[in-house]
Amino acid sequence: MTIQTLSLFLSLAAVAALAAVFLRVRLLAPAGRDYPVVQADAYRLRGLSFWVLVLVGLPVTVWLLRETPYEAKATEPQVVNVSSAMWYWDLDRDTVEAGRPVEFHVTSTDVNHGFGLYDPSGRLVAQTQAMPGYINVLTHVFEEEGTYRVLCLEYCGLVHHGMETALTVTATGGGNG
Ligand SMILES: [Cu+2]
Repeated sequence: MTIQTLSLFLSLAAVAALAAVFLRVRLLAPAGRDYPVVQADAYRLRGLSFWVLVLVGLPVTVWLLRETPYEAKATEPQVVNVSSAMWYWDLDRDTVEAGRPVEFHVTSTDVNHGFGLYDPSGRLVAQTQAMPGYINVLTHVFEEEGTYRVLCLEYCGLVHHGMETALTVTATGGGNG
């Protein structure tokens, strides 16, 4: 399950819980119960909420903090200088490590090309323009190891379709830079 799917289900659960509280308030409203009884109930609920917050909320918060991007940002990015020309890619390194940010510095020596990065299943995961006279910086964190393909996304002439190279993504901790 991806973090997005998990977030969706957690949000739906929270919405359902909130709806249940509103429904309960609405159902109890006409009963006209005595104040002290309601007050005792509310205080019991308040005590329970406090301990749920301490025993569940605190560990969940600590657990989620591990997922913050601060740590990733603090890590030195792995820089890959990408130069392109009709009709090839020139990468100054062909291996990067998964789980750490990779910074592609992309340029072209002749015409515009499209730097397209495809995962092992053939899905486009990141892309930027390769332009003469400019260095476009594309940051990407590879989640999975494997052989990624680099293809040209912008028609650049006769052998545009043959403009291809590979980038190997190794497991976290497996690379050397
Ligand atoms: Cu092309």
